[in-house]
Amino acid sequence: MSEIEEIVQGVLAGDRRSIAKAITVIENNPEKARRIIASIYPHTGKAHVIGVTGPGGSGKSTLIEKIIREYRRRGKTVGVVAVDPTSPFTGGAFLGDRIRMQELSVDEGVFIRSMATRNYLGGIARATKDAVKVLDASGRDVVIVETVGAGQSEVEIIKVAQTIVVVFAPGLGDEIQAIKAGVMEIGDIFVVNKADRENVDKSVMDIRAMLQLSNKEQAWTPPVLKTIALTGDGVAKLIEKIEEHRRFLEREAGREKAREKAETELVEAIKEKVASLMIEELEKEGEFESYLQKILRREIDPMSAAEKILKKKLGGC
Ligand SMILES: Nc1nc2c(ncn2[C@@H]2O[C@H](COP(=O)(O)OP(=O)(O)O)[C@@H](O)[C@H]2O)c(=O)[nH]1
Ligand SMILES: [Mg+2]
Repeated sequence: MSEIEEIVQGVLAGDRRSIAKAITVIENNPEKARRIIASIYPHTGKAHVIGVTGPGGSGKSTLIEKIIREYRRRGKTVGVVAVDPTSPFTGGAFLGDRIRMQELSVDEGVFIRSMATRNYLGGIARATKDAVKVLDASGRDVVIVETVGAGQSEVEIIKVAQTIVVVFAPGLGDEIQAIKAGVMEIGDIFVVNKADRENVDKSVMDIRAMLQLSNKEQAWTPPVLKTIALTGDGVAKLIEKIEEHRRFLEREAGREKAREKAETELVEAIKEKVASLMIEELEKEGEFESYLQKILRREIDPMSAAEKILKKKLGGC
């Protein structure tokens, strides 16, 4: 059996070491990763993928720890992919948090993996999406992705999720304002965590008002919940809403969303493939460099250059 076949078989059998190996391959070797994903893809689509995003420090990791415990109580297996340099999953945060996380990682029904936040070949979004597919194919009932909801790439990552939970904390002020813009449209469930603090109800009202502003005709109205991740208060209610959203997705409107997601993934995959094919072709003859030089000399703009390249390589379409 080849190394890849061995990893694939192990992943499909739910073996934690194979899952870890597969994700390491995804991080380091795009070509092998592609082969792993191609083999496991028919076995994906069973897990419920939950994205958890929001400003740093709002309590996402703490909340995820409680979500994991609640799902375990319900007999579900859980996988977590964290893309957050300050996460206790990645060795950031506080000692107490890290110890609680280690406790969880002894449980066979829990697999926690943090993606190093460096530049990946093929991008962090691609690597995270593939890691989610591995956990899905391994038979995890629930897969959770944590990102700090700031830039475009985080929004891109979180779109892999079927249910997106946006976590705020009261009194984060400007930070919330900056982040809101990017995540208000993509959130399915909003949480104001740290409900043990002041101004919680004001934050809840602010978020509700923002949601009403968007004024879209929606089949699903995003609820705004309060939690105290430190104690687990409100987490059972949050799980109820997540499960409600999952059932919603299984109905008519949800299938439309699944279609959109598949469409986006296909378009992205085509872009990626076409781009790397073209660039490879251009590099053979040193043409890439010569176009680059022309752009630098302002003799041609990038879009016109791309058009010219495509015409030449594909014979005018
Ligand atoms: N007071 C209070 N603190 C919390 C709560 N949830 C998390 N924290 C603390 O907030 C800090 C950041 O939490 P963390 O989960 O790492 O946030 P993340 O950056 O969003 O993942 C930690 O010190 C947590 O212990 C909560 O409900 N109430
Ligand atoms: Mg975190």
